[in-house]
Amino acid sequence: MERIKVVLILGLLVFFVSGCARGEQPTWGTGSEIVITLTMRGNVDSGVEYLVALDTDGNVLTGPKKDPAEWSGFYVLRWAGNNFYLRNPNGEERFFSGGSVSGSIMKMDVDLSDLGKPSTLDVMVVTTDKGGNILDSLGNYFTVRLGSQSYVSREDASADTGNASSDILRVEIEVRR
Ligand SMILES: [Ca+2]
Repeated sequence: MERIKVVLILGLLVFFVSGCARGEQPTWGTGSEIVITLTMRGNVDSGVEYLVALDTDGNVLTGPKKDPAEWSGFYVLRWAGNNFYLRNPNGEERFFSGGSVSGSIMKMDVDLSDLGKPSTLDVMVVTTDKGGNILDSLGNYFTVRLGSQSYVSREDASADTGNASSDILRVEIEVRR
C-alpha cells in the first residue's frame, strides 16, 4: 500500500513538474494576418505594376532580389491593370480580394493561412512598367519575424529616375493576431 502511494506521489510530481516546464516555454503565435502598406511619392497609376515578393522559407539569410525575373519559390502580390493578384510559389496566380488603392497609398490585407502560415517573411517591393522594366525597388529585402514583431517598416531613400507613381517611399507590414 505504501509503495503504491509513493508511486502515485512520484507520478503526480512528474506530471506537475513537466506541466510547469511546458508552461514556461514561450508560446509564439505567428499572427493571423498581415497588412502591407506601400506609400508612393505620387499617386498609384495603372501605367505602373506594383510587386511584393514574400519569401516564407524560414531562412532569413535568403530573400527576394531586386529583379522579379529572379523570383522563384516566393509568394508574389501584384497590382496590374487595376487588379490585385496573388501568385503561389508554384507559379499559380489568382485574383486577390484583399487589396485597395487610395491616392498614393496601396494596402494589401493578407491572411497568413494563404501563405502557408509562415514564421518569417522576407519582403521585397519592386515597381515596373508594363513591359516589366524595373522602375524602383527597395535596396534589399527585409525580414518580418511573425512570432515576435507586430510592425516593421522600411523607407526607400534611393532616387528614382521614373515618374513619381513608381517611386517607393515606404513599405510597412503590420502583423495582426
Ligand atoms: Ca528566406
